[in-house]
Amino acid sequence: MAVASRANSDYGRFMDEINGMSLFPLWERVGGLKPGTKCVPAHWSYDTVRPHLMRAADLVTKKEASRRVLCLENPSLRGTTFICDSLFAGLQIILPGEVAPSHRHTPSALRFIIEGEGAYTAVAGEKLPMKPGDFVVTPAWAWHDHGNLGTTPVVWLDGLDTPFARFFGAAFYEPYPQDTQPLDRPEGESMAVYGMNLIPDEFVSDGHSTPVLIYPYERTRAALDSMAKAGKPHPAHGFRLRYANPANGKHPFPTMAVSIQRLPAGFDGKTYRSTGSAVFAVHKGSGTAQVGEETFKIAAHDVFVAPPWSPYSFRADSELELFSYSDRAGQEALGYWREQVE
Ligand code: 1HN
Repeated sequence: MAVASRANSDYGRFMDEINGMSLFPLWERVGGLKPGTKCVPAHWSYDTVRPHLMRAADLVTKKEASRRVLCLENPSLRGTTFICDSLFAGLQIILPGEVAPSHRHTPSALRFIIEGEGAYTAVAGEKLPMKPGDFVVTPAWAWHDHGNLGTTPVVWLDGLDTPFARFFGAAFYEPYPQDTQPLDRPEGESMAVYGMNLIPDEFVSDGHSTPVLIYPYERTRAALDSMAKAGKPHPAHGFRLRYANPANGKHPFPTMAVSIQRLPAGFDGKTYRSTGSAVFAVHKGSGTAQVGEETFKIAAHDVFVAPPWSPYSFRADSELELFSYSDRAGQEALGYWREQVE
């Protein structure tokens, strides 16, 4: 029998005394070390969320909101703004003519463009026009502002590693003195200079974030097309590509790994799990995601989250493309990463 607190015993008096001294006996701990967190599988249908984004755009000015974002909060993490223990996810809407003022923060951020054209993000002095399916990088502590020069609302998914910065007590934020930062690098530079399998000889990576600030969908699609032509889909992941930091072949962020996968129509994938928490955004197509005990019918622009060590699998009704980001980069750096295919 485990040692239990016994009233009027030496052990009971010992427990009472140490309790008042900020001491706790490890042998009394319940649970111990096991994979997983209280994060639960969750799914947000775009059809359901979109009208509320539009309402937010009506009700709240950009001036009031600075970033007009609806946070996708895990049902088990209400009040945190987080979609899982290690990641933030939110849907941001920006209307024609609006500017989201420049600022910077220690958390790294990514954007995955959901709908609308004509918006840009300016990152570290470079203006990055964005189209649906593009993945845009905002490295830690880089100045960034957004604008919509088009004629329709633009919506994107914001993915951040804010929980990491919070965990370490290193969450800094600074507004830029003006609404927009000076654009002192030519448009398209990061792609033209770093995204062509050539790196300037004198370039020294900071070892953290990719120098390529945008991964346009046009190129992603071409790469997926080539991959799908060349071989067989992975039994769980289909045709899956990882967005790479060309400076080291690793991940675009120190914390987050980012991927895109294509599941051909009729694909019925094996079950997979990893220690990573992963956020998925459906770029196109429809099907089913089985995540833990939950079965989600998924369609274009939906977002869902797979908790750590929770088994998941996909079925594609039509050709399905899933963008995703996870805390894999951080876990690999720390030696925690594990994965299993069924
Ligand atoms: C942020 O700076 C943006 O710049 C979006 O668009 C979402 C969520 C948490 C903290 C900072 C943005 C954010 C954010």
